[in-house]
Amino acid sequence: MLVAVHLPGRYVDASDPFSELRALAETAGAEVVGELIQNRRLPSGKTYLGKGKTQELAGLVGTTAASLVIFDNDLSPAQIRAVEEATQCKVVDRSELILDIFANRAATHAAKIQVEIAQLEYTYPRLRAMWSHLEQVAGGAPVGIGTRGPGEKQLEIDRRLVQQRLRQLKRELGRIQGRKAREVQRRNIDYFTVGLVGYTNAGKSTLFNRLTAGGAFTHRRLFATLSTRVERWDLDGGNAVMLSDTVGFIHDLPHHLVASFRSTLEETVFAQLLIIVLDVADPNAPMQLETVYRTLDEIGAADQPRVLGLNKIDLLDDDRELLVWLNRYPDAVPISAAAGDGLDALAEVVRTEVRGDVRQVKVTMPMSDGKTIAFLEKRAEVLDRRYGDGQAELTVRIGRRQVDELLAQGAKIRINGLDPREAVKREWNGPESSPVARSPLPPSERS
Ligand SMILES: Nc1nc2c(ncn2[C@@H]2O[C@H](COP(=O)(O)OP(=O)(O)OP(=O)(O)O)[C@@H](O)[C@H]2O)c(=O)[nH]1
Ligand SMILES: [Mg+2]
Repeated sequence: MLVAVHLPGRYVDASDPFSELRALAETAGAEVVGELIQNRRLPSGKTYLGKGKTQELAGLVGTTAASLVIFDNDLSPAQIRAVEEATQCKVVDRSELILDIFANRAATHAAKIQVEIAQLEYTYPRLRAMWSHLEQVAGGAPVGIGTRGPGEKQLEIDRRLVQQRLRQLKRELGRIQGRKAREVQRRNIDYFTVGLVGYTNAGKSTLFNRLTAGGAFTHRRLFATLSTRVERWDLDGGNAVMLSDTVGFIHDLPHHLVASFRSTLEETVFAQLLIIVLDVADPNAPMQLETVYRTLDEIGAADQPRVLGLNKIDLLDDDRELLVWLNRYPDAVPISAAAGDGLDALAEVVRTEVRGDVRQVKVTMPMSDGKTIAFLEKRAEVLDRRYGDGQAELTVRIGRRQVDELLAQGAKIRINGLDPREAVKREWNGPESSPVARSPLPPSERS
């Protein structure tokens, strides 16, 4: 039985207020037998729902024989207990439901640790508070939602042991994060990195599989992806980037989950360019895009250039909807990850961003500077190589971005025989600017 209390200011999908909660519940393995809404200015302190509505809920639970009540809101342990007593049915809130899905889907060691941390911090105190009355609640939930937590046995162990376990898990996670951070750093030097981000179910993994050798799991249910995957994406014209796919965003993500999944997101989010994948066929697309922007801000990914991919255009009934989006976001790229449409246009935008403006120049450096030589061989197109006098002179086609990166690394180079900054001024004239922000789509790609 799904329950939502609509409070002023909270987002509601007017056409189908339960669409997201229903999808979450089904993802967790529940079958939905009924839905109940109440509009309130404030939640009731005791049962969140008002008194009359709580009775109505108890009646509905009885007639539908529901074995679990799922709230779209987050309740306090005391409120959950009160509703359980009034309905004689197990109750979970939205955060617990999401945690349950994560627990069920977590496949990697890091994801499992992150889920356990979130559960110990969120579910454990609630189960503890409810412990005294759990036996009185009829039935329990056969689907197991809310029971895959730390486990009832663990409830019995001393609080201090939980704290100890938390410390241990966090240490372990810290080690994994440190290793990941070093990997990401190395990748960012060797390659230009591009991250796919977006609301859950937007089609990130489907797009990822289209663009790379693939291997990402895709599904019509929510949170199909819980860890990050990185593969090479060959853009035509000799450029390759590293593309990453990661866990999706959702509105009102429990802050415990945000904290523990941050490291998973960071891998993608510290990419040098973000592709935001948006399901424009979803009636909630505007809210979903806003959630993506807000989440990116929250996790400190506000500065990279972004490309907006308007996905699932194959599902739109007519072009007008797409035109509305393009009107609002003229630089966005309409795509269909499933049908493979618009991917060339997307690659073109990324290519422009990877290179900045490309020029052919002669770069000289000491032959001992293997790091710079390796960078040029990997990241620029080398047309000619001359060595002598302890100097290497490479003739390269190179983008402004790569030159800036070399200088940021402190490389001792000369370009066309000049001080590199002077050469940049002459060759590329003018300050750095983002090609993405000013690359309008060719009209032919807009249909
Ligand atoms: N019709 C259509 N369906 C698509 C398209 N792209 C993805 N889908 C479908 O949308 C669903 C979700 O796709 P995923 O690629 O798993 O989405 P995701 O963004 O990775 O989702 P999470 O990993 O759960 O966050 C799947 O059923 C896909 O087949 C598209 O362009 N058109
Ligand atoms: Mg995915």
